[in-house]
Amino acid sequence: MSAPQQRLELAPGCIWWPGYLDRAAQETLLAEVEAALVEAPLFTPRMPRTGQPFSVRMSNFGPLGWVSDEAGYRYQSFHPDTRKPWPAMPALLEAAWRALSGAAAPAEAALINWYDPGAKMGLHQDRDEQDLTAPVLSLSLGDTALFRYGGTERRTPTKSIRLASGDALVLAGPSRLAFHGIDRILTGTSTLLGRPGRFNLTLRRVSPP
Ligand code: MD6
Ligand code: FE
Repeated sequence: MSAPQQRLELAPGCIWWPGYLDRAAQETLLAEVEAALVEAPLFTPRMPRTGQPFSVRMSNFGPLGWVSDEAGYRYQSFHPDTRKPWPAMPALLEAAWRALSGAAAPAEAALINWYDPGAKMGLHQDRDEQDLTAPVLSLSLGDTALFRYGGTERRTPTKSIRLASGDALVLAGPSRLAFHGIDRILTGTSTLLGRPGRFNLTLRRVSPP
């Protein structure tokens, strides 16, 4: 299912597996994402208070999903527009979580981020989970993204890597609350989707163990 693995520790607890998913696994996961988006279409999250729309559109797999609007960032069990439960977590994501997260409990949420060319994600911390001891695991599909990561304070100097289709990245331990973001998408770098753009899936444990 996956190619031979090289594991790169970019900083303590920030671990990158370039090409973790081979092409066949990427195609399987992409088909699951496309199917989920029929049931649970991409929605446009909005900033708390200001209501300013994100350039990234989102959906989720699993018992919980991350959403954001004027009322704030939160996890909830249903899609903000359809009000239906999120699609079930695919087996491939459960397997990646078991293999890479080191967490005892299963992931409860897989946030699907969609980047059109031109979309980006500002420097942020993932801190809306009640359980901040479990890592966050990300998997990417489609065009390569310029991923920036720093330390646990916004002013800490940052470094950048190119996250390509099939890459896995974990923020754990000392890097669990590291600031990170996506500066831009490099279009034309992947043939997986057959169109420009990128999916990123982030798997999280939300509830305390
Ligand atoms: C992205 N990733 O790759 C955005 N969060 O599109 C994230 O925000 C992220 O890659 C937590 C852990 C790993 C990540
Ligand atoms: Fe994040």
